[in-house]
Amino acid sequence: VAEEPAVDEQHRAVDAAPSTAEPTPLGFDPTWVLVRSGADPLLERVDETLLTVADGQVGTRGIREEDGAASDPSVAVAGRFVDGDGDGLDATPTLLPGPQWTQLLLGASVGRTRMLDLRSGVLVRDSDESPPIRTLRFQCLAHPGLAVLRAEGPAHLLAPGPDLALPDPRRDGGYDSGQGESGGGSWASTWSSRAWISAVARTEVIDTDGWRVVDRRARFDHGRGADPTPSDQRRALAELDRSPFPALLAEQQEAWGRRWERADVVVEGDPELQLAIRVALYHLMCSATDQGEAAVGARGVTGRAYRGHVFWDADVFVLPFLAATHPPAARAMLAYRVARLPAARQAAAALGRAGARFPWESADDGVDVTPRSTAWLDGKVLPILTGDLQEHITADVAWAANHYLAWTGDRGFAQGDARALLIDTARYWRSRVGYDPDGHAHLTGVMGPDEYHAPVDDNAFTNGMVRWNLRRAAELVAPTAAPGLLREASAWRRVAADLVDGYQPGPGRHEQFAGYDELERLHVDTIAPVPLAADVLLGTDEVARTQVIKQADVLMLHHLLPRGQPAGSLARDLEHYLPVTSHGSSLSPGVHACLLARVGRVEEAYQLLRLTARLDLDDVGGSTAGGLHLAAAGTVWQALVYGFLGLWPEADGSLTLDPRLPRAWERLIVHVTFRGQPLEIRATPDRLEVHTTRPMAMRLGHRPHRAAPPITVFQRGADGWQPEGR
Ligand code: IFM
Repeated sequence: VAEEPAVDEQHRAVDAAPSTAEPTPLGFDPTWVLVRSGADPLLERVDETLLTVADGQVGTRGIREEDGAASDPSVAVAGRFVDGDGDGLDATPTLLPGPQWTQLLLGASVGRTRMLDLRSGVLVRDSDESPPIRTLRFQCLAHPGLAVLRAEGPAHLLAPGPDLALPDPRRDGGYDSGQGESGGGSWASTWSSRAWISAVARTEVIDTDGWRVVDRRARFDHGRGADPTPSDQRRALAELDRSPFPALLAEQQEAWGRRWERADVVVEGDPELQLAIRVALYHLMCSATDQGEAAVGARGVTGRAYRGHVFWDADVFVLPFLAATHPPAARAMLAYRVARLPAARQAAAALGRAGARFPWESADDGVDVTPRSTAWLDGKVLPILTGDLQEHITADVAWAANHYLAWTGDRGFAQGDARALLIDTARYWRSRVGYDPDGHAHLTGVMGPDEYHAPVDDNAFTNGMVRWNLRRAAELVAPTAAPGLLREASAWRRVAADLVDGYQPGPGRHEQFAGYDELERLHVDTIAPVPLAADVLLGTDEVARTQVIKQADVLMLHHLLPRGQPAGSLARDLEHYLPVTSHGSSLSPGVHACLLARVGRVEEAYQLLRLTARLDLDDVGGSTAGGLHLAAAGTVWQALVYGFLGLWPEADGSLTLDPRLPRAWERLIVHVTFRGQPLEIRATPDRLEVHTTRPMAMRLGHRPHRAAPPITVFQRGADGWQPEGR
């Protein structure tokens, strides 16, 4: 197997390769176009979330061009914050609102139906009236920061309105703003002590025989230091005129076409699911820049919920998709963590510990910004313990760095920043564990992913991740390292071996935390159909007395570390924990879909995948108005690729495949880039095609195989997968 090129070369080669994607006419294909009719005003904010256009950093919610009464307009930039100016949840930094650029003055005949062409990232609005008004907008993926709006219609029904508008100060506070005219265009800026966002815009109006075309460009700039000067703004304005609209649209189609070529997942035989999958992948691609650092909030830039804060959602749920389809964006997500290592070291030191401790919720400076309290439904103020207790985030960040390496083999990162992330986190864990008199190591007073029970001791997921983190860091220490580091590495190995893991050899499964098995066993289907908020229905104290859990917890261990678990324990942990899991978090059903597929419970997996893929489309939890659940979108991809296709990037540089498809599907087609090699994998229940341009080591099921270019076909027989013709 040829050695893979360095990752920078891989990225250059992938970017330079001519796209085979046809330029897309903005036509209607129900598996590529999300249609929202907007008939229900109560769903206006849900539609705005789903119809967000974004370039990886700047995002504009799908607000109508005219003011909608129920609208929650927002133009946001990932990683740009303003201090919170309220209490409780509102006390922490939130996304700084940027200038609005989509306003038009529209006559009465404008239609409500809007269509988001996922293939090109273009939002189109057509009226059913005659003569029609059509609007079209996009954030340029090819030129991040550039926003384009075009409207056409009868001149008496269409007027441009202001180029830019400042955000409504009644919605957010704590920042300054200004606007004006400059060099034949407009500018508008918002700024806080933390960051600034500045936009310049120009609108051109062309009238021909009563027919009007309105053409607007806006250019967004943002930063954490000094504001742009008037000459920066003039330069930005001059750049607006460079390309005519058709050229920009073609570039947008080309840029998105390239991304889809390397990322699309096709499920033949299930058009409804197909659209939902593409909605999820579209939003994942919208959410992370591939330049500099990517601060991917729990809802990306699609809404205000969680205030743009970065959680483990980014590292564990969003990053794998990007590592497999667009590694520079995954690398930018890791750059965000690497740049906050100094803050993580300070956080560890402030607790009297060594190494680095990453915050549960993080904004721009890497300091923990988890809110301290929230008002519960009965008005009682409850403390929020996640920031103090959900320490697994520190190991999750290390896992993300390692997972990116498994996909890319990025040598520069492996020898530099990844090492620093893994070693500093291992140092933290060594200083965090405590020993009992029998020589067993423990992690007490933590919260696992299941937020219904806390604080707990020896959470199996946290301990499992910590053990992995310690061992992986030790592996990175070369035998020739300085004696001090070698001593540290052997201490990490020792602590990893001593750490209890909750595995019970008798029943062959894990106990979620010390004492969990003594709690009352209550199946969630006796409460209500899933997903349900069991803490709301039963009360927080009552739910804590039962085994009912919020989301995958022990099962997250199988999800993130499938190779390290005792044989047979995945099936037994699924049997034990699925009946008590409420899926009160959107992160949960997709993880279960993935794991159920892996153990062969394929039809149940399919039902949970369908639920996950429609969580936001159907606003299942009633919270989509606040933004798209990006982590859930990530689990859609993981269920398809890691679950149904059984794909896993192995530490030794090979790729495992082990497909299991539900009855409803004719074929599953997945595109990924593994170690610089773009792959297309086509799976039916008993035939597997691997399209590659380089020879590759693979494992099918547990057997080693080779895939040779251009296509290798394998058939499933009684004896497992074999190359065709054998
Ligand atoms: O990170 C999640 C957490 O696991 C469950 N509550 C919501 C958070 C943000 O999505």
